[in-house]
Amino acid sequence: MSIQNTISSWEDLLETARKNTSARRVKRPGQSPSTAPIPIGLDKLSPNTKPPVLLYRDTNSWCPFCERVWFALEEKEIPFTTEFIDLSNKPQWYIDLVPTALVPGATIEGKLVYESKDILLALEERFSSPPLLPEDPQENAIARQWVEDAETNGFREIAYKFLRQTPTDADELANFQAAFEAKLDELEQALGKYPGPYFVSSFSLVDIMYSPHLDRLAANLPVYRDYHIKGNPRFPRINAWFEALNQRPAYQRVKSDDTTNNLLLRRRWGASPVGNPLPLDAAASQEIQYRAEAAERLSDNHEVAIKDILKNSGVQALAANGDISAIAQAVDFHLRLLADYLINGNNVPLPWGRVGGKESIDPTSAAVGAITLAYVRNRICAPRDMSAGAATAFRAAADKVLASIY
Ligand SMILES: N[C@@H](CCC(=O)N[C@@H](CS)C(=O)NCC(=O)O)C(=O)O
Repeated sequence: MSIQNTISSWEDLLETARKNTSARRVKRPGQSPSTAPIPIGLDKLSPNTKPPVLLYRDTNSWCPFCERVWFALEEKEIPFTTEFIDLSNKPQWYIDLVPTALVPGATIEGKLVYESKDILLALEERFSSPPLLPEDPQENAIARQWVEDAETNGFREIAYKFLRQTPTDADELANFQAAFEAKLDELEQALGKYPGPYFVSSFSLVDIMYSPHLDRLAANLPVYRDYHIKGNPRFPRINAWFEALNQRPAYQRVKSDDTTNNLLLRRRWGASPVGNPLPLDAAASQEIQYRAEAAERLSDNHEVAIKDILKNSGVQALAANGDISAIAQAVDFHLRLLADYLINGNNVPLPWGRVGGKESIDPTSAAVGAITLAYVRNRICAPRDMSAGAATAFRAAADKVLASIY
């Protein structure tokens, strides 16, 4: 194997990249996670001064309660350090330190606080500028009440019931949905009380209480329940609220993305998507005749395609003891998946990150799938193999199926 050494060195690449981004992370050699973001507030700290806050949060940045606290720290630009807690193997010192043993926890100037809501209120108390509760006393009281309500009004329980609980039948699912929609109606109404896109007249702890949960729900529900919050005309204010949050730099630093959130639900909770978690985009979905043409070509010529893949893609290197038959089967499976996806589009449940999930697939089969799809995506040639429109649809579908594999 010879790979020409014509690409720049890592040092040169790093230097050039850094000219074009101010994003930096610290390295944590030998630890998990291996890198961590640098809090914006640390810039404000004079040298050799200890940050006043220590945040304990989960190693994987999955915890929505930790996100609340992290969000507030970044909004207020408070200098803080982070200690990561591995929830799958919680250290005894953390269990001894925090009565609930849950994350987040924090020490604020040496004083331990736990429960995300209580940490938010304690931060507000100690670091009042910029305020995340309104100055007007009446509005302040309402905001504080809504912060409490966010913990006690059943929103989360009802939402996660709809998302995660397996219903006994369609009626029960419809009931779960109706209960959830009634909760969203309440939020929609609350968002209308004050001018502007937020719960009260400026961005506040109320927004922070809801954002990590609503974010995850907005990502997960379309995939796992075929239900949409974003773009749903029933919830114009919630949609405007999402837009407004998106403008906030602190939110951009702490938020996750839809794909991460959706993979997480599958891996962590073993949830099964109702349809395809990676829907073809609108343009590709409309091109039904091109997708059908691509599927027809692939199905009709699959024997040749499989032979070509086995011979030229490098996939045979994965054969244990030279036995190519299992590899051939996995190639065949992934090509059929691609053809099915081309024909049935968004109704085909893709493998979608089963590695590590409840229905773990064999990682070798996943590797074969990845090679197969990457190979055919680039191998296909228009108009030699199919029309240009079909080739475009073919590549779009191969990309989506490929993205669902791990
Ligand atoms: N009410 C708590 C909830 C915190 C919580 O549930 N944290 C989860 C992670 S998302 C946790 O620590 N789980 C670990 C465990 O249950 O042992 C808060 O608001 O801080």
